[in-house]
Amino acid sequence: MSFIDLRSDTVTQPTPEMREAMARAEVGDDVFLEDPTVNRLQEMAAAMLGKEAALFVPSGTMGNQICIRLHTQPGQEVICEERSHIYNGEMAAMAAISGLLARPVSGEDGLLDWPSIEAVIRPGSVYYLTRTGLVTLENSHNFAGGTVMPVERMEEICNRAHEAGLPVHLDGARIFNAATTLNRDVEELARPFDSVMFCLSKGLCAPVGSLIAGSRSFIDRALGARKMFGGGMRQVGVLAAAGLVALEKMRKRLAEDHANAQLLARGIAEIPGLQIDPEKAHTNIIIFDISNTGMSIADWTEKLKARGVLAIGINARELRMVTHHDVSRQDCETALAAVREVLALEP
Ligand code: TLP
Repeated sequence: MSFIDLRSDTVTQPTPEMREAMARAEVGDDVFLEDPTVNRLQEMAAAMLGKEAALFVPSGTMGNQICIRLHTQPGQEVICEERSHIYNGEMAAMAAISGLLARPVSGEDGLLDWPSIEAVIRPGSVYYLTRTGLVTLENSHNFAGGTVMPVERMEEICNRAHEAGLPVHLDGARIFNAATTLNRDVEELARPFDSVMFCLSKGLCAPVGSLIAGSRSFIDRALGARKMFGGGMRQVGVLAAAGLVALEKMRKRLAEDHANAQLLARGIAEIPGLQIDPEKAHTNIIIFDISNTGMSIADWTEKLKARGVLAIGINARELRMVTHHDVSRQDCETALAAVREVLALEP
């Protein structure tokens, strides 16, 4: 049985063009900085984001954690949104690896604003309070349903944080989705941040890899941190080659995924018992509440699976579906029919 896989955009298969580029890739030992394909990818990523330099890393998690490590000292706090991936999805890495405390702050639809951040900043001048070391934002915001923060809000937060002496990191795993929705250049989204992480392996369809970008001196330090975290790779141009295709070709089609997510969100909003506000489904992720249906998340995922549709629960009440290159509009219509069927079958 073949499935309509809406669990994540991470499930995307590399495109035929990527496979061909991977087979032909010129490679070298990247720990010696001698892989020409990796070097090309890093230069392209830095230029796209308007940063001095970029570094290829194996995963988004490692990219975020390298940046967090470099911006902070052990014993400090990191301000992050309550539903952020850095806080919920990275195995408490900032505590386990870097000796940091997360300071989660709730934002409406996952989107923080300056007053809520300012309220929890602890200045270094008060010796008996834990110091704030870093502010992090996430755009688009995964577990809030792919919501997007406008450029002006990010600029305000970064400017004010900088005035307070704090660096700001962006978890931009899906920054190209956010840029598509905002209809702004990705460089404008990245500009105010000290460091940015983005993923090639989600909606852009590359099999593996993320990049971090920042100043030349930051990326020089990141090279050492990446090695320390076990992320120094060798003839990894075979992966970077797919990344180059992802950056050149795949970001231009993300609007299609967003339209398909809207189709799902609008269809689900009309089904009694399910809660979603389609206006808040800004990108390719939809999250809806099933708690009034009398079925658990496990019931839902099993029943959908039996009808050929894969989705995941992100907590005890909410189910997530993510559209991507490998699901068509017709697949989304079929998934919607499966959701209706699951409910109609209940007594
Ligand atoms: N997100 C994955 C899962 O971990 C939940 C997904 O399916 O959405 N930042 C954000 C905003 C992410 O959504 C993810 C992955 C990461 C970081 C981590 O990237 P990887 O999986 O490459 O370590």
